[in-house]
Amino acid sequence: MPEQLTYYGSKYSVFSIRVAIALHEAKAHYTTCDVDFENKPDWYVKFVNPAGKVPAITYGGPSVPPDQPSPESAKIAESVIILEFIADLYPSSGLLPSDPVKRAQARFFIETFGSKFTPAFLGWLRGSESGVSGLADGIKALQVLLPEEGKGLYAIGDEFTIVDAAVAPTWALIRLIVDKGLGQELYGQRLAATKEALESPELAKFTAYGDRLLERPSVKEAWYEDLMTRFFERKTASLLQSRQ
Ligand SMILES: N[C@@H](CCC(=O)N[C@@H](CS)C(=O)NCC(=O)O)C(=O)O
Repeated sequence: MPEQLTYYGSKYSVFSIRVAIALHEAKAHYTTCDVDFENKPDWYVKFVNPAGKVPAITYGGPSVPPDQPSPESAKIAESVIILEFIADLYPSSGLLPSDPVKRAQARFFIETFGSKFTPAFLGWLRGSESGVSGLADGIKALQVLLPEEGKGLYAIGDEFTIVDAAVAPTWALIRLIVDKGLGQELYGQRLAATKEALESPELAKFTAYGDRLLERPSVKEAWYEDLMTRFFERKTASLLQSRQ
């Protein structure tokens, strides 16, 4: 019998969706508990993640209702740590390669995603002036890490790894915003400029990789496009209102 595993996350959180993808890939048995991260329940902060963020998991201990976590279970937070944990629990999933060089490359890719791409993405998402060129630079920082043409479909080779699980939700969100033209009132011309940048030969390698991720069944399972669309529209409307 595998140990109990409860996943606390949200369909509106790109960090949570990373974990949902990895759990699908690992074919893990687990219980899902949706957490409203904008209005967190007290028990979540008290007994699961004192930082109050999603995702988190509990692992081990008795099977209990998710809102009554056992003191005996391990509580693990931070999406990247959880991704590594799932890869360790399910080594045959291939979520982390066994080769030490490839493992180091996977970790370096995720580190670059956090240190270079994420700040650029957030600047773009908030509609900053330099957002489009910043996002393009962030994408280029990752693109150079992709395998040479013909040497792998995914970030580290032909196997889908935790790197791909980490990248896919944010790429899906960028695609959603740009392709559906969401937040036009907030972004104006910057949406068309982003579309143009993504279609340029300069970013073609990353775009092809990102779009390949969106075809992966685990990514399709974990990505709720309609829910995310409505969430994003609500967010941009309140952002616009606060700027008036
Ligand atoms: N570094 C964290 C970030 C998690 C995060 O910021 N989650 C957001 C949702 S996308 C959240 O829970 N926000 C609620 C809060 O900060 O109170 C991770 O990778 O897990």
